[in-house]
Amino acid sequence: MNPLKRLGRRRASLVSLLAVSGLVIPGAATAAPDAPDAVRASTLGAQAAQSGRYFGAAVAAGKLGDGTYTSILDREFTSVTPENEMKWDTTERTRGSFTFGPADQIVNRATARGQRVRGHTLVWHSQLPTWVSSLTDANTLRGVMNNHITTVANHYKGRIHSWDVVNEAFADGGSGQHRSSVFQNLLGDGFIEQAFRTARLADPAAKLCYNDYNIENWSDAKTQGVYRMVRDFTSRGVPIDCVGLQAHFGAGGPPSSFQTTLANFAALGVDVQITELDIAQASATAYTNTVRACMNVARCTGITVWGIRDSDSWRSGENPLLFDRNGAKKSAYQATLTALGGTAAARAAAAAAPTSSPPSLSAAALPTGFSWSSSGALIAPKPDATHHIAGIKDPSVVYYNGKYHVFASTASTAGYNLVYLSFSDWSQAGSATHHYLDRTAIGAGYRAAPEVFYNTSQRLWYLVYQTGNASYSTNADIGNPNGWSAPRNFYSSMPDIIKQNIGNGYWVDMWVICDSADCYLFSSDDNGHLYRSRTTVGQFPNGFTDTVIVARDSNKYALWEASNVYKVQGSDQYLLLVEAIGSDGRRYFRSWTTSSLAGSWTPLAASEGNPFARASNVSFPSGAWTRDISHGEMIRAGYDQTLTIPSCRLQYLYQGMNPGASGDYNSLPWRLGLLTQTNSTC
Ligand code: 9MR
Repeated sequence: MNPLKRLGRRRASLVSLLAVSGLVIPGAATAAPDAPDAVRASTLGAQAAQSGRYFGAAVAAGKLGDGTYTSILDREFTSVTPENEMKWDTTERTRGSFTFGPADQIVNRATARGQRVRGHTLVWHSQLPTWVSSLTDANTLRGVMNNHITTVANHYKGRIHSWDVVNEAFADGGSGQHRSSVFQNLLGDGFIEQAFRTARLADPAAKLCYNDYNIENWSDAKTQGVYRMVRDFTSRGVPIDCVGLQAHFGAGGPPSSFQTTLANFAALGVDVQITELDIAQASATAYTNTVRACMNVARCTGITVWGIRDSDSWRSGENPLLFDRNGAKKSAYQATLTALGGTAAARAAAAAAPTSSPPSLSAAALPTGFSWSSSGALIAPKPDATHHIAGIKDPSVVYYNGKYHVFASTASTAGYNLVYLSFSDWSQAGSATHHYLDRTAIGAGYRAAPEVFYNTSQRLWYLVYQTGNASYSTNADIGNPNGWSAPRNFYSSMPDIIKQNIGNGYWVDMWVICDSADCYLFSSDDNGHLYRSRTTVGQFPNGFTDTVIVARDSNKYALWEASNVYKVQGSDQYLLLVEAIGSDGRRYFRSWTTSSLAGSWTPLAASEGNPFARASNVSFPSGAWTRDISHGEMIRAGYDQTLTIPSCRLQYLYQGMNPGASGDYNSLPWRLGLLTQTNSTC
């Protein structure tokens, strides 16, 4: 966000901008594409992400205090499944009384780290409290089952990528029929369909899976029974999206027909997932065969191992996992990592791909072009007796504890300050109360362009904003607007390199993002430079030094301000967005990627013709209320200092305004709207 009184100069400069024939790509952003070999990843999650898959583990809440366990979990896995914490005997031990503490612990921790979550499981005959299994009235049980599904799925709504809606409903042996259970016995065959329909209503965004064991061998009666059910569901439009094959294997590993089974289910139009993988004695070959089968089936979207170390396994006597009791990698680990790289044929195809394809295989998670659909204006200023606000701008947003928390700049002839609002869904955004932060310790005066995140090691929320310096406040409770501390500065004064390059620009739009070792502070100068300083995670918020120019453009309007940097979930990629002023005078965003925050950036969708987000690639089903797609922020997958965003179905909260508006820059009628990506392939 650029500060005061710039309009006159900006308008004048646009005349010369129109004469610029093409935008210059910053020198720092023209690195040669990596060789395909260079992108072989060193962790399971990163390697799986290169083909768009997740690699997960079952996690036990009781082990989250074990440092060896959590360091492997956070290093290797991009998805987690609560091993027992979402089961009925934990979540509704007594009728109508729900307990989410242990599962919340896992989900909140994962979400904060950008890991995705599988939900396991809503309806299962086992680990079922006796108050359910002893019911004798069908109507009562139906109500109880629907209420359980609705309450649990609703609690985690939006945070679960796939739900095991029904687990293990088929009988072992040669019948191919449902097993006996209270659900089957009182409600009949239709209970599974009923459960899926109820789950869809409760969390429409989650993929809904049927999950079972001993359905890996294609010719087995149990496999055939499940196959018939899925075929029936898809043919009748019963909502089912995936089949989970547990894959608890003996020492020989998967049956030779395993890939055929995966492919046959996928051919019904559902995803398949390996959901609980473990193999007696964990031979490298058995793991290789399992992973290869998944890699060879496009709709096999992810693999979850049922525990981390052998000692964590439900069958620990058989040492079935990828890490030994000490947390060391076993040979099966290496085999799995290699197999996740795909087949030699797939690697050769990648190597032969034209150089115009994405430079890194792991960037494949993001497309090279984007299209969006925009909401109308969702959030408008709410002036009060002492706040004569003209525009609401520069939003920062996290989804935390069931609510969106939005921080934004307020613009008025009196200058800039900050506002906070929260709401549970976007339909409520317009009616949320605006809390003006000049009434808090943040204080009056020039404060603008906030960025909010949670610092997990310090257990504190940070609000980063500009005051002329780069400033921050902290708060233990994001929901308490009065909890913010008075501003402190990251720098004692403007770094020399900025002084030397800022020209007639302004120092704006400070942005903090951390990886596991370091935190980086990016900023812009409205003069064609993007700057970056670095400190360690341990020293943060102090110690920002080594300020460098990360990107520059001789056309300052092409690299203007509002830079955002994010980690792309499930990949080793970071995404940079920078706001530019187009040849039509309207704001839009360009994008770059990198695999290291300390590295240089490679263009992704970085031109006016192929923008990240510009009026030209946005549709406005409810009316084209803006031609500017200006300063905003991505809806994140988590809320911590890693600034992790999903790789699919991106959403961007931005500022736009009535295209006919003109006048004093600080009085322009900026409003906030939401873009949703429409060309996501996953
Ligand atoms: O790993 C789970 C173990 O800790 C529990 O004691 C057990 C109780 O039945 O459930 C285990 O997980 C099971 C999963 O929920 C469903 N498929 C079979 C898994 C191994 O038994």
